[in-house]
Amino acid sequence: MSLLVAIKGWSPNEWVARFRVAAAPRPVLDAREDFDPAAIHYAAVWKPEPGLLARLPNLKAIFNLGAGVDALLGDKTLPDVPLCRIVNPDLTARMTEYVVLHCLTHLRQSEAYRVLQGEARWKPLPQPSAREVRVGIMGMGVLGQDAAEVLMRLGFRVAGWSRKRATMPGVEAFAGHNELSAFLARTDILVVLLPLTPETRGLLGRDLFAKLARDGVLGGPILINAGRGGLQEEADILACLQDGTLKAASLDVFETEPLPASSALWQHPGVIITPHVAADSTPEALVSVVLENIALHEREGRLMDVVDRKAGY
Ligand code: NDP
Ligand code: OXD
Repeated sequence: MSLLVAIKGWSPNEWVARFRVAAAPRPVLDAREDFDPAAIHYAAVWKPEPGLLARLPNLKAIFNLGAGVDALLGDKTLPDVPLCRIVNPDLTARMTEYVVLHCLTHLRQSEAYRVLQGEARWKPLPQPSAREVRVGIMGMGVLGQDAAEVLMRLGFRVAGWSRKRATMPGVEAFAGHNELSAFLARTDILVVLLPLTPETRGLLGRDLFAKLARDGVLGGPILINAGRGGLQEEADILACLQDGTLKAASLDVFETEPLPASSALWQHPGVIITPHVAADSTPEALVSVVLENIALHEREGRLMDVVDRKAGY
């Protein structure tokens, strides 16, 4: 086999170096250098140049180095070979850290205490327990289910919403558009771990926020989005924060990334922003995952974690 590594936005040098060490003596080519397109059998990619993969006549499979494949599927020239995504405990654990951190930040009012500290004010605020708070997770896949498990362990009342009903002990399961309103009506903290597909694009707007529970102990609904920025209408988020439809938001992903300095989200006191780092892909954890998948393909002709291109995730 020979493997092409094409990475934009992350640190390509680190990935290429680690692939080269781990795959030796097999050749690993760097898409930034000259290479023979006909020599490439596999490609490990993150947001490669559109059209690049179409130029590889002997390509057998593509390995997306993240969990979400929306950027790749946006390339209309993407060749019709199996496309695999990352499913890995390291990435999953990172996302669960992010989700739990932000659920607890809102539950324990860390931001409000930070402000009080700045004013040297000793002011205990009302403190509900996790058992009084209903978390609703949109997207009960690999990441959603892991986060649900840990949130339940902390005492939160957890429900999940997905296309097919996800049956998990202790989690109230909702499925499909018919059950979306009921799911939202029982949700105080909305955690979004959906993929970006034609069906989910723009879902997180005023209509949806207005259906969230208004009788919760946190004083208003909270949005946590670590799925994709294309899921959300940022103008609606700002307007809903302004009129109280939303109380606060933690956002890791944005319609445009990097989030432009002109975005009012940066300045809003109810918004916590992170720069798409909820669950980083790292070469330390993931190079071996790709190489094991290639070995499986060469040995048995099958692959793990193949994306359903029709569904878009
Ligand atoms: P999975 O494919 O395992 O899970 C996706 C979930 O979303 C499934 O439960 C699926 O339903 C559900 N879903 C998809 N479409 C719909 C729909 N139209 N209506 C209702 N539910 C839907 O993905 P992962 O859990 O591994 O990852 C989720 C997303 O997280 C990624 O696609 C990516 O966008 C994002 N991500 C963000 C990162 C970050 O750093 N911010 C890092 C990693 C991932 P069903 O179970 O019925 O198929
Ligand atoms: C991913 C991501 O999809 O980093 O893995 O966003």
